[in-house]
This record gives sequence, structure tokens and C-alpha cells, in this order.
Amino acid sequence: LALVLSVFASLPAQAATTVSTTIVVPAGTEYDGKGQTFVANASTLGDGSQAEGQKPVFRLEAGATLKNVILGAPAADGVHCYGNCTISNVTWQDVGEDALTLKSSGTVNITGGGAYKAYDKVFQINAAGTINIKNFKANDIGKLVRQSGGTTYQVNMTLDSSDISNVKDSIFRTDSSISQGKITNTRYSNVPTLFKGFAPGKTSAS
Ligand code: ADA
Ligand code: CA
Ligand code: CA
Ligand code: CA
Repeated sequence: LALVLSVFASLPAQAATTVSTTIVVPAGTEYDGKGQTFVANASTLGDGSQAEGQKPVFRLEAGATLKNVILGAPAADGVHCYGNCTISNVTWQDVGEDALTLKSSGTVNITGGGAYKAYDKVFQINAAGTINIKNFKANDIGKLVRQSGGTTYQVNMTLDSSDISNVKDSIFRTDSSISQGKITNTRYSNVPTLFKGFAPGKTSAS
């Protein structure tokens, strides 16, 4: 057994795949990363700093699914969703400018996985829609979900059965009086504010 274990221990970890051109997941299809780690080519997609205008590592067209992916550093602008998308078991080890952006209206369902080391935002919502986050972990982040600053469309945000720690700002943040936030069955540690900017009656936590 010791010999078998030592042979496994000496195998190199699988190298990360460097993505130089955004991987497009066509409408209605599924991309299974099978647990591989992907990193951005810093000079073509972005260095994962707070500079705006970086490109995503993955672009999901309407109805696409991304699963079993690890994003390493740099992660540039992460994942962009154009309409409905499903994100399953995706881990951002070191969020870049942000982790995922809803670019056009739809529902984003995120199940499993996690996000770490986000200087500012994890999920950025740039269009009306819904984001449902379940069985997720986040640690060392600015905000978990941010509706684009100053926008007034409706975004419905839910967080369930998750574990959120070491947050600088808040879990859900909006400037829209019609957006809603709901948190259920979630553990927090060192989270100064759950909700920021919501109108009275638009939030609940249980
Ligand atoms: C900032 C910026 C927006 C948009 C957003 C994003 O909020 O003001 O214009 O670029 O980041 O999608 O990263
Ligand atoms: Ca940004
Ligand atoms: Ca980071
Ligand atoms: Ca961004």
C-alpha cells in the first residue's frame, strides 16, 4: 500500500489549461470541464485585476450549461451568461474582475462550487433577471451579488443552503427599489450586512 500511495503522490497534478480565446458554449448545450482547471491568458483575456473590459474565459449562450470546472488565476472576467444559464459545480479559486456576469435577461441557476478571493464582486447582474444560488461556498469576497450600480430593473436574488464567510460589504446589493433578495438555510461568518440598497419588505432571511 505504501508503494502504491507513494507512486500516486509523485504523479504531477494535472496542468491547468490556458485559455487564450473565450470558450463559447452554444445555446442549449452543455460544457463539462470534468474537473479540469482553466486559467486565462493574461495578455489576451485579462489579468484578473480590477480593470474593466476584460474578456470572459467562458461565454454561455442562452440555455447553456457549464459544469465541473475550476477557474484558477488569472480568471479575467470569468463567465458571461447571455440569457438563462446553469452553472453546476464550478469553483473560482481566485475571482478576477468578477466571477460571472448576467449580460442579457434570464435566470442564472448556480448549484455547488464556490468563489474565493474576490476583491469586489462575485456575481454581477447587468440585465433584469433572477439569480438562484444553492449549495455554494464563498470566502474572502467583497459582495456575493451586485446588481449593476444605478440600474432600476428588477433582479430577484436567492441564496440557499450555502456557507458565506469573510465578506467586506454585503451578500446582496442593489440600487433598485423593485429588486428582491431571499436567504434561507445559510451559514455566515464575518458578514457585515446581508442586504444593501433594497426597499423595505423586499428582503427576507431565515
Ligand atoms: C462596473 C461597471 C459596469 C460594468 C460592470 C461589469 O460595475 O461600472 O459598467 O462594466 O462593472 O460588468 O463588470
Ligand atoms: Ca466590474
Ligand atoms: Ca481575486
Ligand atoms: Ca466584469
